[in-house]
Formats: sequence, C-alpha cells, structure tokens
Amino acid sequence: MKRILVTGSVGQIGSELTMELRGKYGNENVVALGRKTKPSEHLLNSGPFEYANVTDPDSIVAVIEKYDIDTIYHMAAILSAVGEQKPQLAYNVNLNGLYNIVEIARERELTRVMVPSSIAVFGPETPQNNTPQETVLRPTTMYGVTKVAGELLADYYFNRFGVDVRGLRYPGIISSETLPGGGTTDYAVEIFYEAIKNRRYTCFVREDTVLPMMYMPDCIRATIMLMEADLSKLKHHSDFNLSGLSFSAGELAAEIKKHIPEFVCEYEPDSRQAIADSWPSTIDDSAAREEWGWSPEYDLPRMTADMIDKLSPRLT
Ligand code: AKB
Repeated sequence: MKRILVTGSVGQIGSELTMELRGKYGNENVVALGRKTKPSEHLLNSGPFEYANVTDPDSIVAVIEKYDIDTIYHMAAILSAVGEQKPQLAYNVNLNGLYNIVEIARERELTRVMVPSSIAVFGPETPQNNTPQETVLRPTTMYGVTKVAGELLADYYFNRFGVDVRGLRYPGIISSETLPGGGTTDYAVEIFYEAIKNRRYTCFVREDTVLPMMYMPDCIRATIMLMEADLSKLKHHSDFNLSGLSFSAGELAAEIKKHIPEFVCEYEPDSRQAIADSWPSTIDDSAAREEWGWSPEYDLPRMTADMIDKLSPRLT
C-alpha cells in the first residue's frame, strides 16, 4: 500500500491533487503538508494534515516516520513573479527544499518522488514555437534557474542513486478551486474571477501574449499518469515537456465574452510581461505522449465553459 506525502498541499495544484489522491488511494493514506497557510476545511477534515517546512529536513523526516511514507509529491515552491521579488527565498525553498526531499528519499529508500518543473526552464534563446524536449535551457528568472537546476539534480539522483524521481514541465495551470499565488500565468485564472464578479479585468500582460496553459483536470491526470507509468518505458525522468492548450490573453478574453457579453478586458502590462516574453508560446510534448501515453482533453472553449460553470455559483 502506498503512503503518500504531498508537500505544498494548500497551494493551487497541491490542494486538488491531494483530494484526487485521497479518492484514489484512501483518505488516511495521503498526508497533506502545509507550511503556514490555513488549509480548507475540506482538506483538513478529509485526511491527515501536518505542518512542516521543506527547508527544514528534520521536520519532513518526522512526518515521514510518523506516517511511514513511501511516496512524495513535492509541490511546495515559490513561483516566478514572487521569485523575482524574493530571489533568495525562491532559491532556498525551490532548490534547498528539493535537495532535502531527494536526499531524504535516497536515505530512506522511498519508492517514488514527483518533482514538478515548469516552462520557466526555457528562456529568450529557446525556440518559442513547438519548443522541443531537448533545447536551450537558459532562463532569465530565479524561478527558472531553480527549475533547471532541480531537473538536473533529480536526474542525478536517479542515475547516481537509483531514486525514482519524476517530473513535468508544467505550463500555466488554470483552476477553479484554489487561486495560484505569485506566478506569471496567474492572469489566466484571475480573469475568470473578475469577469464573473465585476465584468471587467485589467490584464497584466499584453493582449497578444501567448503562453502554454493547462486546465487543472488535465494537470492532475498528467501528474498521476506519470507517477504510475512503467519505469522501464521512461527515457526521460524529471523534465517532460507537457502541453495542454495555448492561447493569447486576447483570445481568452474573447472566449469569456461569449459567455459574459458585457465583459471588458483592458491590458496594462507590468514587470511580469518580461517574464512572459521569455517563455515559449507552444510546446512539443511528443516525449510524454510516446513514453507514457499523454494526451490532453481540454481545449479553450471546453475549459472556459467549465470554469464559468464552476465559479459562477460561488462568485455571484
Ligand atoms: C508561473 O507562472 O510562475 C507558474 C509556472 C508557469 O510555472 N505558473
């Protein structure tokens, strides 16, 4: 039986991933870990919840021992925009935190570890369209630097010590349960909340900014699919390109307008525009498709309709 620990369980992906894993493996077998943010009642009451800090390995080991954990989904991270405001914090949480997790996995011979990466590993010198799996990794953000180093560290632990670490380069994730915190792609979530509540949104990237995105159900499915994939079929481990859908901020606003005709979107690019401009527009994820059968289910119209259906009753 798998006993799973989810770090960053109060965050955008962690909160929904924890609930999905609890449904799949049993509530008592999935331990949610937070640092200080209060978890939702749902998360708190549906299974074990503990506070610990990924930069303090002893606090993690105590939880692993208490629950006899053999698998970790390591979702705790500082995202790109906050990472540019607080680069030292991003380095500490993203890189020292990851080192602690893979080192604990090595020492305790854990079965498997999920270490998310991001499209932030790419930079201005990377081909922007249909970005290949193997390509230039020269990011210009601290977040990107920690993600490139994290991929290399994770692959090192696999090759050198046999720790089964797996990871995906997440695009921007769009979801209706928990708001993202501090990323460059957050506008693609905020726009729904503001369109439903106020019929207006001021977007912090230009109308023609195209970034790779993914709807949460696809994100959760991809994450668990990779973790359950047959190891003998994997040629890559910690750095799978992952594609869902790509659209410009203007195309997203136009799709929302089909459901909310009064919606008005304005554009006032801020410092996050430079980060967005350094990332790709579309991603080639053929390695994920070939090695573990990945294929996304949501396109822009389906994702938009589902977001509005889910959020409208809560926000109006
Ligand atoms: C961010 O915008 O920082 C994240 C990411 C693409 O990794 N959503």
